Amino acid sequence: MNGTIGVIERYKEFLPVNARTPMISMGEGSTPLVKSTNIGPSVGCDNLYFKLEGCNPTGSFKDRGMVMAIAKALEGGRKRVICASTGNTSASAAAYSARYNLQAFVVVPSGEIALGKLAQAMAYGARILAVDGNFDDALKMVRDLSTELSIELVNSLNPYRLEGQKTASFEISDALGDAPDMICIPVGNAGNISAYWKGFNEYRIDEQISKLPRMMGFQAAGAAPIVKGEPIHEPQTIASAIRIGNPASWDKAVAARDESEGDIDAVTDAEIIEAYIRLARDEGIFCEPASAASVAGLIKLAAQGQQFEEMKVVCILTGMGLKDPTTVENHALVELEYVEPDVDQVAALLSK
Ligand code: AN7
Repeated sequence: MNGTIGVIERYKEFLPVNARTPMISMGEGSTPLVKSTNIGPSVGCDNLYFKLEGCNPTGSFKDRGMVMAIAKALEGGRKRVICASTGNTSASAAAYSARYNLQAFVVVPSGEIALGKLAQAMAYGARILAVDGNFDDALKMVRDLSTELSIELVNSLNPYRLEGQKTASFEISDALGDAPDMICIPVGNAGNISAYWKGFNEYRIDEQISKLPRMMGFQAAGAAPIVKGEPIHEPQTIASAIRIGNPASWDKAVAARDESEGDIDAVTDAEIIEAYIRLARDEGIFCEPASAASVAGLIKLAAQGQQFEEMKVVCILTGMGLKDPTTVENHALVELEYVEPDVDQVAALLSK
């Protein structure tokens, strides 16, 4: 595995690359696939892996798709890009735009995105529009704005985004020597589950893998339009990344679910937080709350009686924990112990 080349170079034969496409990269992809030490065995799944997408350059899986979308924008001579975002897409769009001299406009639901993600968009120098509305309102607005002002839209409605994101399914297959039996993945705007399914299918057709995984998607209970079968007008969840009520890739996600004989289910905020803390405490993996929905889903499946013997299961941990310091502060329930710089006193305290 070569961590120094990006996903476009690594998987160019599977991507919409031509002689004019710039082979840009910020070192995205080639993220670790780490075997579970504790959570897997505790639910009877001895071959559970975590795909650490938080190890991408801006700390989320969005970089895989963004690098492809930005490459195509550059190929087309575009100068400006725009996206709506619950935070990670905006961080990624801002970073790649900074690097490749594009102007980025990011539209975020005011007061609803995690602190670290906002910090990223600020640092990378995007123009940040905080809209009085939710993500779905923001997405609707950028669709119109991109046409009106002729700015490249880099949300996952842009097909190049999903093309780039599908490379994660290639990496998992390459690492395991075949496709896993099951993928557990958070679902928000529903682009990523659709991209994975596309990737596995293309790898299967190319005979790189011999089977296809079941796609198990998990939405947050207060933002579960696909589970409910109708848009949610005021989606609510602690997992701000997936606080989305009307996913753009709804139909593609339903196709992935049905064609793979998988499921899309909901997990509660309490289940998400429990999985989030367990990942940190039992696996040493600090992901963001939305990412933990995949593991909350796996735990829920186990509780419902799903057997995992002989199965290889991969939970996609889509983003890294530092992006959302507020949630860990509110839920880790750790008190700092204030001490004087006195060895005897501290030794006495630690010996109690
Ligand atoms: C950490 O950044 O929609 O189902 O605007 O940031 O492909 O939307 C983020 C989504 C999962 C859901 N995990 O993926 C955005 C945005 C994390 C995320 C999802 C998101 P999709």
